[in-house]
Amino acid sequence: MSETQDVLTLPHEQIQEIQLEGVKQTLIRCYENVAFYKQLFDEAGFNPYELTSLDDLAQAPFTTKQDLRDNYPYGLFAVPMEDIRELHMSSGTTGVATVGGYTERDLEIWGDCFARGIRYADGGADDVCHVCYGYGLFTGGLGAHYGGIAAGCTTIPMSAGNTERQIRVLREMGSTILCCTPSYAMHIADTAIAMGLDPAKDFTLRAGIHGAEAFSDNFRAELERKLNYKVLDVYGLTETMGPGVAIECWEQNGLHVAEDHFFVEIIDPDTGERLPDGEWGELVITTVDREATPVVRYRTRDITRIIPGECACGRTHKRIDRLHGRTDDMLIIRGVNVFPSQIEDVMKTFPEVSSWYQVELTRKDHLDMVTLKVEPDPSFSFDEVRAVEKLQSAISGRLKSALSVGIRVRIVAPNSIPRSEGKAKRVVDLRG
Ligand code: DLL
Repeated sequence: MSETQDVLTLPHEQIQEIQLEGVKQTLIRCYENVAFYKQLFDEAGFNPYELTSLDDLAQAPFTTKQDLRDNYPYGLFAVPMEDIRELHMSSGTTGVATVGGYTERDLEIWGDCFARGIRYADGGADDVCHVCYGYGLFTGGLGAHYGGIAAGCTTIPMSAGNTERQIRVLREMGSTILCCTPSYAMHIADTAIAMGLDPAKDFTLRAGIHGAEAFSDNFRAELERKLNYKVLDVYGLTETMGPGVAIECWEQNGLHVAEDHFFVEIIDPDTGERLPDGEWGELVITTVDREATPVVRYRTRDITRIIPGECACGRTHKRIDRLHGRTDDMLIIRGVNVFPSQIEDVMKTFPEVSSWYQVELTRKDHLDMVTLKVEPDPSFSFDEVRAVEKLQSAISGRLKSALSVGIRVRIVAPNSIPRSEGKAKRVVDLRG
């Protein structure tokens, strides 16, 4: 058994000991090396030297994306630049948002974290790992790449785009593990089908490690059917490392957090109070051993819960539930909170529609209007006006009873919703 596998099955009390020791060191290093944290802790009256339990961490102040932006580019680095080997950035909608630095050890841990997902899929030296997350500043490509190498796979650095070429390589190289966003996996599958292939038979995929955006259970089922493989959900964010913070195992029942590297809490996003396991709220992350850019109680804005109890796989690291969405992409439609993924879940109960949709927000007479635009399944006769109208009102009716809000539904022409090679744009806000 490798060192990693041992860590994954440690009794949870021992994992907490690792976390407590690591978090303590993180707080002290942040306090002593990063002016921002010194000021933050002092202003909050928080003494990092006095932390004696993980519960005490609830007294520490939060950090936010804005704090990271305010200290761009190097303000939050906790080691000298000579120790930095790599940089990644997340591009916000308003230009460069945040930057993460990695020491050699940080890169090693990153590779190991992503490799866990490959091992959960029983992957290793016999596998060809096809990486078509985008390479570059986005953490998806290189994170999966380091994971493929660390797991011993033959790793193909495809990056995103040129879908026909992806398909050729998938077939010719006999790729067995596919790493990309779920929406790009669907686009690859649909493109292969349009080329007259049957990816379920013509590809040799066993597993997909898909993340970077939310996707519903129904979307996953459709992917698994089209590509004849098993999909594992991977979560991560630039601010704490990139993909691999948490990954689903073969049980597909929640994502195991890499708890030896990340301490997670769920809080009530309104009050900031820590919530017990099982309750939904905002995920907050403290890095346990990140050297270059550690974060303390980072508010991710992602909504999930810690799944109580142990996983059937026998690994002891806590699981977070699949993400519903972010506090900031939650739609508030006449007072009702709705996540795009909930709309998708309802929509996908209709076999007449495909997985390509967009939720459009407009404003009329000071009232917010929500329109779901969705492309039909190829088997549906889009030209029959009556059938289209009937389908639209059936979906709208089901949305109304499931979510208690009125959403207009429009079946739109096949291929009219823009395809993305990275994260799909599911919500378009035209309210101005
Ligand atoms: O998306 C890192 C990543 C790359 C994760 C590849 C998984 C695979 P950012 O661009 O910084 O980093 O975006 C982070 O994406 O806060 C979530 O809102 C969202 N996100 C990431 N993974 C998932 C997932 C990468 N599995 C933001 N399900 C996060 C839902 C996800 N949302």
